[in-house]
Amino acid sequence: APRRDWWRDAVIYQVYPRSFADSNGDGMGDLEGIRTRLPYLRDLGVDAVWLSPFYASPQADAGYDVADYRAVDPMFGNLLDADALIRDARGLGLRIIVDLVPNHSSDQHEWFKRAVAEGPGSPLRDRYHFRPGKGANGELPPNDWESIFGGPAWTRVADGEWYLHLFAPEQPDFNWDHPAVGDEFRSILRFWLDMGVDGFRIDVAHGLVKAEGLPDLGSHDQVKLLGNDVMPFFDQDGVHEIYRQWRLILDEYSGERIFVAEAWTPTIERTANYVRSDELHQAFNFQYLATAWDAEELRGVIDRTLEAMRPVGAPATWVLSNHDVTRHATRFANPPGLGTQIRTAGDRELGLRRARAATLLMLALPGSAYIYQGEELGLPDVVDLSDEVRQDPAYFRGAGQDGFRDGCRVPIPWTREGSSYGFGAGGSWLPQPSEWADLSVEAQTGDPDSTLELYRSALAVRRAQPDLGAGDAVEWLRAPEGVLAFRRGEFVCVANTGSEAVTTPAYGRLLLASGEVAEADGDAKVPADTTVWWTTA
Ligand code: TEU
Repeated sequence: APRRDWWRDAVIYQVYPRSFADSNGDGMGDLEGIRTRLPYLRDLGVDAVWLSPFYASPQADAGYDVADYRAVDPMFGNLLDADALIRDARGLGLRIIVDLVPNHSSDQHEWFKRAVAEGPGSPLRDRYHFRPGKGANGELPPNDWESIFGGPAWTRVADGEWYLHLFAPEQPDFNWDHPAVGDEFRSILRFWLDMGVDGFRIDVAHGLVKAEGLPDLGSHDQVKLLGNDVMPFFDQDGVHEIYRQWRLILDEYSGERIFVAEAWTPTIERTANYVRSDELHQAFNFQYLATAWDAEELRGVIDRTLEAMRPVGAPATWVLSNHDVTRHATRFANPPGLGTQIRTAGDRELGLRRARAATLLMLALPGSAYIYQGEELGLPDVVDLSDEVRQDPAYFRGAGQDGFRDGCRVPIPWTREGSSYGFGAGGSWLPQPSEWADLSVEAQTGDPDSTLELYRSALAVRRAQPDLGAGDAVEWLRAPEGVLAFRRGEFVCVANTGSEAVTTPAYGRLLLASGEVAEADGDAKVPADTTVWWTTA
């Protein structure tokens, strides 16, 4: 049989370094902590690990403000630790994908510091977007763009010029029309490729190129991430030329290395533009992430995704959680929406039930799936963090509820007892709720009903049944209202998103279920909010 590209059906696990494992007891996770936990990830059964940024950074946006793209922040370790992590991962058969942040740097990046210090007319200002202000004394921002985190997208420096930042003021946007910017990033790509990484997740991949003249938004609505028209700062045609150049570099290296785009575009069809054979390999499917736990809506987005990806020949991706959104165990406990919060114990149970079912559905779809650290433990968002411990700039700058991101970033509980439940010897930078003792890796390991063992079993089945992730289509089966049923080769998946149990045919040998399934006389009773896997082999 022809060898398949590993990434077409890969399960990729997102590690958020500051919250994964802390080896030196400073309350922050680090690279050495990750390295020592690699066997856990291998045993979980994932193919690759994506690491959120660990580069030198003042941490104004948890590392998405990079001061030096070729250095590890001392908080996370050093380049030798990065090297050891990459090598150990390879030894265990795990690939490593690192985060690349090309839309903006930190305001403490050498270029930006010099640009500010040298004053108006400094050639370094051309590498960012510096402009004089409007109004009689230049006291008004150059245009009406707003930051994703809230407030104007412009900040004024002491000499009176303004600079553009789509995110926090500590994150000035690069000017990608300046050749030095492209040169620098091509060199950064080579630096990490030479270090041995297997790929890059590209932060804000849709944002690098701005419309010429930086035109006012005017009548456009307030900035929204999905479902808007094309904005003058997002999804401009010019970004594709950048990725065609990057692809040439990547393909000089052996070993099937990949790019995955974080591109919030209005439609999945526009996302498909990023994953052509001469550009990027994958793009996160945020339309799927934003879909409610509802059979009809899920089926619609699954069909549209597969249809959009088929002509470009890219694998679909499926994502339920990441470090920017409310975890799905919490999201599904409430009415639809990316950012809804606050709940009761009953809600929490419902959310977890649906999260488990949603995971089995996701892992049965063709393409590549992303798992965010802690979702395999069924972790909910922590909704009662005090302002003193929160660090998310989006929270403090007043982005809507979608911006409340500390709740999904609370450090992982590894053990039932001990300092910060085994996260590290020195507490954790965000407090973990006491209920997390029972959600710890230790508490769940070996318990067949636990969410962790459900993930382990699901990933083991997925490895044993190549049909599961392969191909680019699902064959829908007739199903009662509120139920999704589909066949993929010898494999059948049924997901009941409704609030009542349903009876369906028992399609074969029961492989796995996210809840109790009763089979009798060739039928199966599938409870509410439950997904079942069968094989006909
Ligand atoms: O996120 C880009 C983005 O637009 C959203 O995810 C947004 O940050 C979020 O919904 C806040 O309301 C990427 C990173 O994933 C995010 O952590 C960074 O803050 C952001 O870029 C800036 O680098």
